[in-house]
Order: sequence, then structure tokens, then C-alpha cells
Amino acid sequence: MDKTLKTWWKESVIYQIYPRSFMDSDGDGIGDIQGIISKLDYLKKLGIDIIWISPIFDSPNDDNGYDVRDYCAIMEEFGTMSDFDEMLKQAHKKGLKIILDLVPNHSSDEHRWFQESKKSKDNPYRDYYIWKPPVNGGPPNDWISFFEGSAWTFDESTQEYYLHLFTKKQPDLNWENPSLRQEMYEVIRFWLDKGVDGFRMDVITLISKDLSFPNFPKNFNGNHHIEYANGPKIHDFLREMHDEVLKEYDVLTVGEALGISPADGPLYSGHDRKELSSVYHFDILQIDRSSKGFYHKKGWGLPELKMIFRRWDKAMGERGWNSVMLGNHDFPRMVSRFGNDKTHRLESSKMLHTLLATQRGTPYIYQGDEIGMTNVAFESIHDYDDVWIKNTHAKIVQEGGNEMEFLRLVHELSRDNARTPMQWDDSFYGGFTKGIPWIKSNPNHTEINVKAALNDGNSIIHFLIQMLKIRKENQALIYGSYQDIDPENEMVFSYVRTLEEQKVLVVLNFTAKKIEYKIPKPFGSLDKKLLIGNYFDLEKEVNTLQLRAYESRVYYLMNKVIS
Ligand code: TEU
Repeated sequence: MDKTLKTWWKESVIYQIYPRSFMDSDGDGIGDIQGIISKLDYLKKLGIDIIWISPIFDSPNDDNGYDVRDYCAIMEEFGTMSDFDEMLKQAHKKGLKIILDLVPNHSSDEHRWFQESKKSKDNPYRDYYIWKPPVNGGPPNDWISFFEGSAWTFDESTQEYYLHLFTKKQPDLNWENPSLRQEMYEVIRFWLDKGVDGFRMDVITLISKDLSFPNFPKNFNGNHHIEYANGPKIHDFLREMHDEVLKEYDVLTVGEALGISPADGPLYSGHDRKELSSVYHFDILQIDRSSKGFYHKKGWGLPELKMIFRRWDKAMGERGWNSVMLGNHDFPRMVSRFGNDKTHRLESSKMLHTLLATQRGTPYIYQGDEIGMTNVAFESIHDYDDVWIKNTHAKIVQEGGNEMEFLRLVHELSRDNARTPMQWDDSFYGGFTKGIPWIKSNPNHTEINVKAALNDGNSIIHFLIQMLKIRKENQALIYGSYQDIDPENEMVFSYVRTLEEQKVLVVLNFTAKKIEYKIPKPFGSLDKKLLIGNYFDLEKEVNTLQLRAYESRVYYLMNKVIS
């Protein structure tokens, strides 16, 4: 490989913190910055390198911080700017980097800009947002919000509609306006000058709009994110952002890339493009959802999952850079969705962590996945907090739909599955708070918690620490090319990573069944050394493996044929 393409952030592992649910230091039931500081040593011990913190900016919390009121102030519930400075300093001292979650597509309707913007049509800030006159007495087009209802809200005082692709408290910013863009670059500069190590950029693919604001096409299949994403000026805006500010800093920028295809990936993250470092796509995150929407399931199989990994690797290869994740604060728990949280929580969690650590791309560990936290099933819809759940529920009630069925879908599919408090120990609320948490804890904290995991040599945490060490020690797992060696197999995922003379073979049983697995030629006949597996009692096996439920093995392949 081209050595000039090596960077620190390709070699790093990212840990995502959802600050509201991570650790509460002052007993108000809401996680905070001092809480994060108290856990930095723990994070260091895991072997992660970069912490991505979901938004910590001043916000009225209509969408838990993804509705920013002031981009350069800290949310009061989370602490102060001096808490932030202390967190950054301490993290850096321990060799950990921090990236913030910038929300450039929309602000809160309580942001000073929007307050001004809605005052009058000739206000200097009017054009910071997207305002349109009514069409035939109704909204300008048929666009719908991700969180239910029209994407347009009528403002009585100026008699125009404003666009919000998310809630009506999240008006979309108008990136066509050069002053708005400069303000956003100043925000970026403000944080980079403080020393932050980069940004995750929220729905960055949506910032450029089709200025003709067309209705959905006739054959619209419900995938509105594809209609909204990748607007005509997206790459101009990103390049300008890079030239105006990012290029002066050695930072990681990762775009949340809703609605893009593999072919678009390298346009955003190509090393020669001067836009972003990396992106994360939704093809895996939404593999179980139909185009009808977030609460509509579709079946999927292992060959489809493999195909997505293959396609994205092929498109990005060395040219762009992938982000590898199986969950975050917007999706159910990794083990409940891709593994088995009933009978094989430990084994399947370890197997999934193996997948994350051995694909080509920067791995992301979502808080709590290091102990195999699971989905939750609250009894009442009123125990849930997510604005998406609330809006969908309100619509179902209004339309006289099936509320029980919706609650069942929420148990399985909702975002709040990933937002219950971090489970630190077996005490009240999992040791997350001394007060009452903002959202109920998962009752299984008595059994699944960090304290218990650290005390158990066979836990997911200890496996993960080992796995991440092995990733660091084997450059093939970072920079090596990727070859899926058994694409059609419906039960076993096996692939080889190759870097010059180094070859690493990964074999993952995605089922609870015992499988006799013949490693495809020519890899089966190479002598191999086991680097890590999620079962202890490994037999010396040759080219046919007896895989147990959710078994994972990572082998170093020798250049010596044994059979
Ligand atoms: O997510 C984008 C987004 O649309 C997700 O909410 C959603 O999970 C996806 O559409 C699945 O279909 C980002 C943030 O991560 C999310 O938390 C915010 O709510 C959203 O943007 C708005 O800022």
C-alpha cells in the first residue's frame, strides 16, 4: 500500500459517548462532563483512542442536543466551559482524543439566528433558513419530516413556511447563504482552536438542497433520505469548509452520510478530494428496515450483509476511508439486532466486536456494547423519551392505529434501546446516577454491568481489550486489502486481510448452530496461528473447523502449506 496514506485516525478505534446517558456526577439524573472525566481511565483501559461525544452544545433538547441553540456554549445540564476544557486537557494527558458532534444542517428554533429570521422577511438573518410562500394555500411541496408530518411549518407572523427535515424545532439552515457558511466555519474554528481533534458531522449529506424543491417523484418508494441527500452543491460546500478552516488542522472529520451510495463514498472522503476524512453509511444500520420507514421491518440474511461490506470496501478501498459500525444512539443495540441477546449474549457480542475490529475502516464502539448491553422493553409507551417515538405514537393515536403493535415495534426497533443509562454496577440505576435518571434503566443492569465485567476474565470487555490490542499489533488488520472468501455462505462470514506478506483470516459463525466449516481454498491449506477466538478450549484444527455457536476466530496465516 501507499505509505503516504497512513494516518493516525485510520489506526484508531472510536468510542461513542451519548453524554445524557453515560455518567451523572451531580445527581440530577442527566449524564454530564464531570461524569465523562471520571471515566476517562476506564476508557483508556479499553484501548480505544478517540472519543466521539454526541452534542454537548446549549440546546432545549427537543432531540437531545441535535437541536443546537448556541454552537459555542455548553449545555447547562452537562456542565460549564471550564468542565469542557478540563475534560479535553485530561483526555489529552491520557493520550485520548476527542471529537465533537457538529450539527450543521439545522439549528434549534430557539437559536438567535432563527429568532431573528422569523421576525420579518427583510431581517438580515431571514436567509439563514429556508422560507417559502404557500403553494395553493398549503406547504411548498410534499416533503415529509424524518420524524413524522410535513417538513414545512407555517409561521403566522410572516405568512411563510420554513423547512425542517427533522422536528419543527429543528429548522434547516440555508447553506446557500455565504454569511451562514462563514458563521459555521467560525464555530468549527472556535472548537479546533481549543484543541478538539475533529468532528462527527450530523447528516452532512443533507446540507445542500435542490433549490427547485421538487415534489417526490411519481414512483417514490418512501426513501426520502435519498431524495434529500447529495444536493447539487454538497461537494462545493465541503471543499470550501476544508479550504476555509479544516486544512489548517490535523483532525478527523467523519460525516454521517444518510442517503449515499458506495459510489458517492470516495467523493466525500477521497484523500485527494479535500473534503472529509471518512463517512459512515446506513446500508448496514438500516439493513432490517424497509423503504416504508423506520418502524417497518424487512428481512435480511448474511449474504446481504457481506455484500454491503464488500461493496463499500471496493468503493472506498484505499481511496476513501470507511467507518465500521453496527450501532449507535439511533439504532437498537448491536447484540440484540445482529447477535443473540437471549441464549448467546457473550459469544455473539464478542463475535460482533471481532467483526468491527477486523474490517477495513475505523471501528466504532458504542457505549455499553463493551459489556453487551441489550435492547430494553418498557411496559408503557410513556416510559420512552425519543421525539420520534412520541410523534409516531401521536399519529397512531390520531389515526386510531394499533398502539400495542407499535409498542412491540418500539421494543425491537426504537432509538431509545441505545439510550438507556450506561450500566456501571448492580446498584440502583446501574450506578449511573444518585438521582432519578431522565430515562429508566434497563432492569438487567443487576447482571450486565461494567463492575461485573471487569471482575470476570471471560467477559466481553476483557475479550475486547485483547481484540483491540491484536488489531493494533497487526497492520494487515488496519491497512490490509479485504477479500470475502465465501460470499454466499448463509451462516459463516469469513474473510482475509492482506498486507504485503501478512495475511489474517477471520472466521465468524453468525448462528447459534454448530457448524463444520471447511475453509475455502487456498486458505484452508495454509498453516495458521490463532490470534484470538471467543472460546477458550481451542483444538488444533486444520482446514475444517468445528465452529460452535457464534464462534469467532482470527488466524495469522503462514506462507506454508500444511495439507
Ligand atoms: O441522524 C440522522 C437520522 O435521520 C437518524 O435520526 C435516523 O436514525 C435515521 O434516519 C434512520 O433512518 C442524526 C442524529 O444521529 C440523530 O440522533 C438526530 O436525531 C438527527 O440526525 C437529527 O439531527
